[in-house]
Amino acid sequence: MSRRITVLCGGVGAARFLRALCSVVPAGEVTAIVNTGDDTDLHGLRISPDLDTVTYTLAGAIDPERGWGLVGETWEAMGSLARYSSVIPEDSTAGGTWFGLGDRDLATHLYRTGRLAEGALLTEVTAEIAAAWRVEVELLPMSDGRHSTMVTLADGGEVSFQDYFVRLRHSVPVAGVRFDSDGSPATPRVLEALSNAEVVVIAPSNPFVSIAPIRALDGVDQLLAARRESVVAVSPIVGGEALKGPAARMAIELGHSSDVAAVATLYAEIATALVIDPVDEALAEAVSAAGMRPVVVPSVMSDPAVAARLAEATIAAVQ
Ligand code: FO1
Repeated sequence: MSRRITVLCGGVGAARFLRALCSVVPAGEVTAIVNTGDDTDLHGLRISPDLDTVTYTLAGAIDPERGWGLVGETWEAMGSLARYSSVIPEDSTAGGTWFGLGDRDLATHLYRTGRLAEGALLTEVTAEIAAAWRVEVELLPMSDGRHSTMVTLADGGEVSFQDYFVRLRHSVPVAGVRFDSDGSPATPRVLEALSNAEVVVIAPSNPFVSIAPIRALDGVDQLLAARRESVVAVSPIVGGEALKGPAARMAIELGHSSDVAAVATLYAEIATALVIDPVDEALAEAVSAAGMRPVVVPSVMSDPAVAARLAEATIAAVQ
C-alpha cells in the first residue's frame, strides 16, 4: 500500500521539513527515503546519522541546539574513554572521541548493530527503531547495502564523509565526492515509494552529499524524471547560504554558484518546481531559465507556523 507523499531526505534540514509536513498532513501518509551514505562504523557499531536525526526529530527527542543526538543527553561513556588516551598505541584508532556518541544515543547503535549481526536488513531494523520511538512516518533507508560517501580533498587526500564533516569540521576545501558502493540496489520498497506516491518532495538537504547518494542508486533518477511533473524540491540554499552545513561552500568548491539557480540546474531533470525563499525572488527568472518553476515562500523554518506554510506550499506546488 503506497503512501501519498514521498520525501527524499538527508539529515537536519530534511528532519525539520518532515516535522513540518506532519503538522499539515497525517504522518501515516508520508514516506521518507533517507540517505545512508553518511553511515559509519565506530567502536564496532553501525551508525546511521541521517536515519537517527530523522527518527529523533519526528519523535520530539532531538537536541534542538545541535540538530543531532538526543535532548538531555549525557556523555559518560565518551568521557570515560579519556582513561585510555594515555595508553593507546600510536597506530590505533580505538577509543576515538571525535565523533560524539551520547549515552542514550548509544543504545540505538547497539540495537541496530545487534540486529544487523543477526542478519536483519537495515530496512527492517529502521522500521523497528522508528516503531520503538512511535514514529508514524514510514522511514526507509535508501538501500540495504553500503554506499559510503567519500570526499576528495583539494589537497589530494580522500576521507570518509564523517571524517570530513565532523573530524575536519567541514573546514577544508573539497575537490570531489564519490560513492563507494557495494553495488546493492535501492530497496524494492524505495522504488515503489518513488513510483506510486502522489507527490515526491526533495527535502532542503545538501544536493551533493545527502540527495546525490540516493540519486546515484540505479533507477532512481529515471523514476523521478519519468514523473517529473509531480516532483518538487525545496532549496537548501537561501540568500546564497546553506540552511545548515557546508552545502554553499561545497557548491562553489565543486564548480557551481552557491545560489538557487545552481540548485535548479542540479534538479531540473528530475523535478518541475523549486521552492525558494523571498530573499531569492530576484533569482526567480534564473531558476526558470535553468528549467524549474520557482515557487516563492518563506523557507527558513524559524517557527512552526512558517514551517507549516512551507510544507503546505511545497505540496500545493505539484498538486
Ligand atoms: N555531528 C557533529 O558535528 N559532531 C558529532 O560529534 C556528531 C555525532 C553524531 C552522533 C550520532 C549521530 O546520529 C549524528 C552525529 N552527528 C555529529 C551529526 C552527523 O555527523 C551529521 O549531521 C550528518 O551526518 C550530516 O547529515
